[in-house]
Amino acid sequence: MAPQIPSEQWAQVLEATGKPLHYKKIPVQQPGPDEVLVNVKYSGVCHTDLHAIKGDWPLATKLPLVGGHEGAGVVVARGELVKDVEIGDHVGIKWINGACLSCGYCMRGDEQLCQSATMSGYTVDGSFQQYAIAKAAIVARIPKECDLEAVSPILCAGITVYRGLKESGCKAGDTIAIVGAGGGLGSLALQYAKAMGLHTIAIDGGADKGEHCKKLGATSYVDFTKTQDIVADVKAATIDGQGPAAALLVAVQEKPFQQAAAYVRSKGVVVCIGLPADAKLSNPVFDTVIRMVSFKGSYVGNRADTAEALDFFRRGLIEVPYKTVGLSELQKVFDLMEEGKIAGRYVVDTSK
Ligand code: 8ID
Ligand code: ZN
Repeated sequence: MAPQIPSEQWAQVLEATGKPLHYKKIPVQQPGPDEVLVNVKYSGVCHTDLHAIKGDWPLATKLPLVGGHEGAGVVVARGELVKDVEIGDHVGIKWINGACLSCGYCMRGDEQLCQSATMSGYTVDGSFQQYAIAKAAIVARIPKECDLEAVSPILCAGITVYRGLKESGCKAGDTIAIVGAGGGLGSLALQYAKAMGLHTIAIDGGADKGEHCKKLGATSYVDFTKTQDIVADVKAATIDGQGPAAALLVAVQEKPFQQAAAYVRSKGVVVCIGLPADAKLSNPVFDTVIRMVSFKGSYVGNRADTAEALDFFRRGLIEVPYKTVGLSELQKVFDLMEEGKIAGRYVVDTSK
């Protein structure tokens, strides 16, 4: 029997950049020929959603906008061209909502770099609503045994840090600094890193975040609000005192991006993932050259990264530390996020 699809649904709508969200009823849209309509059950709340609301980045959002890009739910309708996603399948609305799949980037599995890629909760409406649309070829396939609430943060935070760890080039036995380790991306990075056989130096602020990181398997913790010399403390946390093989930057401040090159070991890799507003990177050319330091940007992940990141979760290797509130309470989550008070992730339940 075909699922009942209402004509209206609850959503959190941003009418203008920098203004408060409106929790209200809006129409349910119909999927296009190559799209699916997903009854979103839960959605993680990513710091990117807060950047979108504040207009932090040099890229405009659509307006009005329904944000959200960690939506886990059930397919309730599909366009006539969709053959490989069934009604009732569990899928994820992730950051990349659609891509052409035929350009030079898509052909090489870099659909994040496709010039016509669309972004959920940014250039198209996302998962802070009960019914969301995405291209069938791009939605994440969520195995049926995965709990939709717990798995939702994997759809951006998990995929992104998993790919970022691969970009770091670290191998089993290496140490990596996770900067912003207590937040949404950082909490998952600690666990993917551990599952890949890496030692982690968690860097964040405050004793509570320290406890949180240790519980998630961090090898050591450096409190950036307390340390007198972050470079010395990070280096001291490595086996030979030479510093970690890489730093994965998921913080939302410029300063740690400026610091990381100084504590990675020679031949170290600085992987930039966090996107603080107006931040710049700089490092002395001399030091970069004679210590052979690399800088990299890492942007979400492709479909293979998505399937792999979900499979780590399915196999029980990743514990997602989350708290759930109703979709109607989304503004409160952003207030806590702005104050840096969230350890792990908040998830919204779209039925409340
Ligand atoms: O594909 C991408 N590159 C991608 C994907 C998803 C998210 C990038 N992001 C970006 C987001 O847009 C955001 O800029 O990654 C950043 C982190 O997202 P998040 O994990 O969702 O944010 P959070 O939960 O607020 O965590 C940030 C953590 O950083 C810590 C905070 O205490 C918090 O725990 N932090 C800050 I702010 N300054 C720090 C510092 N100087 C710091 N930790 C260490 N040192
Ligand atoms: Zn995100």
